[in-house]
Amino acid sequence: MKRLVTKWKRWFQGSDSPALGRSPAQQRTLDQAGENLTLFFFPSCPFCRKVLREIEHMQLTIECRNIRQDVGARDALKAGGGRTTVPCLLISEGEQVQWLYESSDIVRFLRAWSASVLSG
Ligand SMILES: N[C@@H](CCC(=O)N[C@@H](CS)C(=O)NCC(=O)O)C(=O)O
Repeated sequence: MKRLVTKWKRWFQGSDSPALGRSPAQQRTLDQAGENLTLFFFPSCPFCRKVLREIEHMQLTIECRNIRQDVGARDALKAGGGRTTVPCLLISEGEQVQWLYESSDIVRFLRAWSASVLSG
C-alpha cells in the first residue's frame, strides 16, 4: 500500500525526484532495487517514524508492512527476525536474507544502499 501511495504521489507531482537530482531512469533503477527491501513498522512507533521520514525524504519505493494491522506481517517478522521489535528492514539478496533492526542502522543502510544502487 505504502509503495502505491509513494508512486501515486510522485506521479501526481509530475516528476520523479527533481530535488534529489535523479533522472527518471535512475528513479526506476532505485524503485526496482527497492523490491528487495521490506520495512516492518507500526505508525505510532517513533523509531519507525524516523525511518519512514527518511524513506519519504529519499523518495524510495519500499514495501512497508504494518505489523499492527497485518498479523501475517507480525508473524513473518517474529519467524524470520526472531522478535517483533520495529522498525525492522528485511533485505533480500537472492537466497540470502538479513533482518536489520535499529532505526539508526536502517537509516545508515538506506543511505549507503541508494548511493550504491545509483553508482551502478
Ligand atoms: N533502539 C530501537 C528501538 C525500537 C523500539 O523500541 N521499538 C518498539 C516500538 S516504538 C518496539 O517494537 N517494542 C516492542 C518490542 O520490542 O517487541 C530503534 O532505534 O529501532
